[in-house]
Amino acid sequence: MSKILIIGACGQIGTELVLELRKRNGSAKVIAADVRENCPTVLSGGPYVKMDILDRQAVREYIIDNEVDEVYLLAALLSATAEKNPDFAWRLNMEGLFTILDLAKEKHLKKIFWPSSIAVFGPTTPRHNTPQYTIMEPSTVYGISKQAGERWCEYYFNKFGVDVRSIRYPGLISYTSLPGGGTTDYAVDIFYQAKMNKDYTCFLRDDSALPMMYMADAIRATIELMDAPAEKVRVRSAYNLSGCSFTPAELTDAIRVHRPDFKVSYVPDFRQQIADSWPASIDDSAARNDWGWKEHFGTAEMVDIMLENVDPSKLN
Ligand code: NAD
Ligand code: AKB
Repeated sequence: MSKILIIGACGQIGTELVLELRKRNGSAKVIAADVRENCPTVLSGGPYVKMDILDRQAVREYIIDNEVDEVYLLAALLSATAEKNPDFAWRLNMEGLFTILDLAKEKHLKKIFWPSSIAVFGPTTPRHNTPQYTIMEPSTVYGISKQAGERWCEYYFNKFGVDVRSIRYPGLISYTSLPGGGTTDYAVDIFYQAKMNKDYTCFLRDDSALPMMYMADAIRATIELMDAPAEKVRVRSAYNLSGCSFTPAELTDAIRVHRPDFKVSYVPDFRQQIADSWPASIDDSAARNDWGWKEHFGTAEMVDIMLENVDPSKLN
């Protein structure tokens, strides 16, 4: 039986990716793994294993002994958290990737998904409609780790034929699981405050445009890329992917359509500098042309769904 392992399964992306992969492949085939001791209730319908991606030997043994074919490696520190602990962020974001790439090089794995980010771009990158191939001088440890990871993915594909696939996700917006320490987290936090009829203090300036995407689109893109025939996956670093793009002020206006009294104030912190170094919007024509990507959710649809579904009791 072919088995899929998701490492970092309890996070914002992992939770929804596990649920969708289980729906498509059956629960028994999709193993959720995370360094967290306990499996969140939402993932209790299938196998869960406590796994530290930094324990190379244990990860190797698990994957080989259990005849896992496919790995989605999601464990990482995100941009804001990584800036507070750069040494550990570099270690976590890079070492795990080598463990998985090496297993595929040795033919223990058939296919790998490893996510990159818009953080691979930097202050010298063209900010609007950022091309697939352009100047990339990231200024955060997170961005540097993602850029290096992309280079290594492409290298393992070219040298060893490793079937590794990747997307430069924009900021992802979802309600099933809370975000894990990124610069784009404001675009999730804001909905919890709006739903509780509270004012929100945004940690970015009102005019900071960033590329964003509703989670259902991101999960569908990930699975479509993984399902694409190998010859269609022409980019083996990571694909640009676009959903929508907005500023905190524009998001506030979209929320006010439903909650006219909602108030937001702006108190930028260290994350503003990170946001200023990232694109405002993304050209994803390579993904559209190569494997037929198309987003389904714009800002207005995403706002409707988020206001309907966020559950403030999760904040406790
Ligand atoms: P997250 O922080 O919500 O989840 C990461 C998960 O990894 C957590 O459940 C954590 O417990 C787990 N983890 C941490 N250290 C681990 C270890 N040593 N071993 C095993 N598990 C460990 O992150 P996310 O938002 O779900 O992001 C997943 C991946 O997608 C990351 O690589 C991130 O860089 C990338 N990404 C996310 C976004 C986004 O907006 N969420 C955007 C771009 C890229
Ligand atoms: C972050 O803000 O760090 C992430 C990302 C865009 O990679 N959401």
